[in-house]
Amino acid sequence: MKLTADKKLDLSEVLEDLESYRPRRKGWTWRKGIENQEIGAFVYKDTSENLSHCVPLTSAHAFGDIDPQCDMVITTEIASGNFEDDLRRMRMAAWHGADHIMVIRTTGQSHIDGLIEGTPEGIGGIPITRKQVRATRKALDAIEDEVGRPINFHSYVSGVAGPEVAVLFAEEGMNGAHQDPQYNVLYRGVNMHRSFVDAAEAKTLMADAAILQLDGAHNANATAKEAWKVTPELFVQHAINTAYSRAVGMPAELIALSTVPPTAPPAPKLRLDLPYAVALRELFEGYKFRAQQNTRYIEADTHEASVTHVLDTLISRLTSADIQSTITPDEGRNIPWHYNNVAGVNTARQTLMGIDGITQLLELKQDGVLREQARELKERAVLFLEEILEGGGYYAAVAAGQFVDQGYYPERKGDGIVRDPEAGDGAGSVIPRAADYGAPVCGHFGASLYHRRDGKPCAEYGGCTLCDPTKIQYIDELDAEDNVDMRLKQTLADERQGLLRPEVEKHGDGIVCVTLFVPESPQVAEAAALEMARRMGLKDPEVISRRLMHPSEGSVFEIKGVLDVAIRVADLKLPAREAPLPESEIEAWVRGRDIHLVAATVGEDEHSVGLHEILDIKHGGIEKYGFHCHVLGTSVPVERVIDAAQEENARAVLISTIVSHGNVHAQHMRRLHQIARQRKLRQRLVLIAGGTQVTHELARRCGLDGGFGRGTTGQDVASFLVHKLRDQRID
Ligand code: Z97
Repeated sequence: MKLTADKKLDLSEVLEDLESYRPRRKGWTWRKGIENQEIGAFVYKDTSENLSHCVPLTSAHAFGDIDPQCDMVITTEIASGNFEDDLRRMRMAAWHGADHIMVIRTTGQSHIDGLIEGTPEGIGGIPITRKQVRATRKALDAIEDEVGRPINFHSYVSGVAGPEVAVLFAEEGMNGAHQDPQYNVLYRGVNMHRSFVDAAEAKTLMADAAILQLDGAHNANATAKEAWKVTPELFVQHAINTAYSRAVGMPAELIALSTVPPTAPPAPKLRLDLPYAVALRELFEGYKFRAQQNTRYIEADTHEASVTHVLDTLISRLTSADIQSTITPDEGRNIPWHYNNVAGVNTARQTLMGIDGITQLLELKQDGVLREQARELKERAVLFLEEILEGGGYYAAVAAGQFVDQGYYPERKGDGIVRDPEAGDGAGSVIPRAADYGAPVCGHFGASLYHRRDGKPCAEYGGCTLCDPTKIQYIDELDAEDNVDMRLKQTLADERQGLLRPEVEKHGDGIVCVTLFVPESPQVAEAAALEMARRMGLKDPEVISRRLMHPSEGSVFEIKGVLDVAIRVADLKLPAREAPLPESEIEAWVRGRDIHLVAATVGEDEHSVGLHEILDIKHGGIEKYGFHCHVLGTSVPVERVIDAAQEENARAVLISTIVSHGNVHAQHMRRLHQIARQRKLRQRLVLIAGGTQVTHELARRCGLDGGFGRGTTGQDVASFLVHKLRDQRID
């Protein structure tokens, strides 16, 4: 399967012959760091190999569209409910620099005691099944070939089917997974004995398949009301899972601690979060660190979430995290908007490039408050562990509500999560192994008759599914209605008819998001905003973000709703886009013809960068083809521009007009045309306007020959001039 930039991902190609698909590698891949890498005009300190295909950050246009890639792995979480929609998002995220794709599981999958098959639709995530995992890995193979960098695929080994899921992941080449028995106990109500027994099995399988493990400690600060107060406990949770993993045989390089800076605005973030991050790195030296963005306090304000994310990423860099996780910056509204996934990835990408080399400029202080606080946190954690040991161990501590208590240990609020060691999902299901227990399979934990033999435990049976994948039972769909083929019918029907609908979560869901400011008190304004959305034709409008500007002056609302509009692509009238003339042809025509041009920023407008980009030889502007440019400067009256055109016997006038309040840019354009006409120069002069709000159509409506907006190059303008001047036939 091969992807090309001009084609959508072909889902039928992904689904074809899945039963014989095999992953092409096992295990996790890190980026390869390159010191002092020259990219464009810069030398970078903390980057890795460039991508072969990417969407650079927007302002990279001004820097030759370079897209330096940081040396940390960047994660995005995908959770649309349908895996086929996830695949397109993964491709978009990869083009923006994500190389770790975490797929969230459907609600309740942890309570199912076995594997799910087929590709049913999920809620808040997708059912993880063999078909889904295979199809995703196959699509990711093609995506990683397209962007030129390996992509790590990741999901969760939790719940009562943890070991079964781990086998599936080992068989299907999953690269990373969360695995932490404490997560099952605290957040999924799974029985403690069962969770820890299952964890030994799951971790063995993961270690065998070189799957990177993330733990679940971060869930405590996502759950606690005052997240920074549970930091001592976080160390304890990391320690329990790490020690257990090592005891099972997992190597240190496959163990990643999952950490989230616990505070959000207006807390004094760095003062609290940095000592915690430093203490964590010191206590767990030799392990990997996955730093996640804080979403605990996010209230759907994407701007605020992004700033928090920037500060979190700064902490990641200062404390050498290995993976920077990004979540949709609007996780507070719990809606998986794919373009916000990309926004999260871009926040990390931009921040990490902005602070490139920061550790060569700044050093964390070795004394003073940072170290004192870090030490204090460690001491609190050690006391916490000692109390667990004194109280009878982990099970007793959970039963006593010692975990996720809001007190800053040793202070206790008495509001921790309490679980009964003998209760929960799968209680009473652990059966001791008999003395003659045997399982002829690899990646299996603990005593088994077959482990005593030489070579592989599965040898006598001709190989287990991990060694001989042909033995894997591939089950396609089980549900005649709830499956990808049925869902694709609608997608393919739309495609066949050439129909386009807006979408956010799933194919053609019609969902759009509008932003309105309503100048009233919050309650009235919100009711009005919803009514306005209805009158715009949005079905089921719902406020997803409200931001107060002033109690009586007004609020801003973001509303989502369904726009039931399908556009027939064939009916669209696309503005013709002509390729510019080749540079050699432009130059051959211009040089020797002594063509003079007058240029200026007009009106009360001091912007000149754009104009110089178009004109100046040093920016690759039109001077280089041999045009003689007379630049009058900024804030020049339109009359004065025409005066100069007369004085210089110019053949063209280029005005730049950036300010557009009150449509002043359009007024300048009209005036230029009128004055040229009054002075009988209109036939001779090619009139061109440029500016961020200028379009060719607008300029034409205002009487000019052409208009150029964002993204224009000198070559575009020069090509246009040559066409026009040739047509005038005044040589
Ligand atoms: C993250 N934003 O990146 P289920 N095991 C552990 C977990 O932390 C989680 C699961 C299993 C988050 C992802 C929260 N974490 C979401 C240690 C979930 C998922 O499929 O809901 O049973 O488990 O960590």
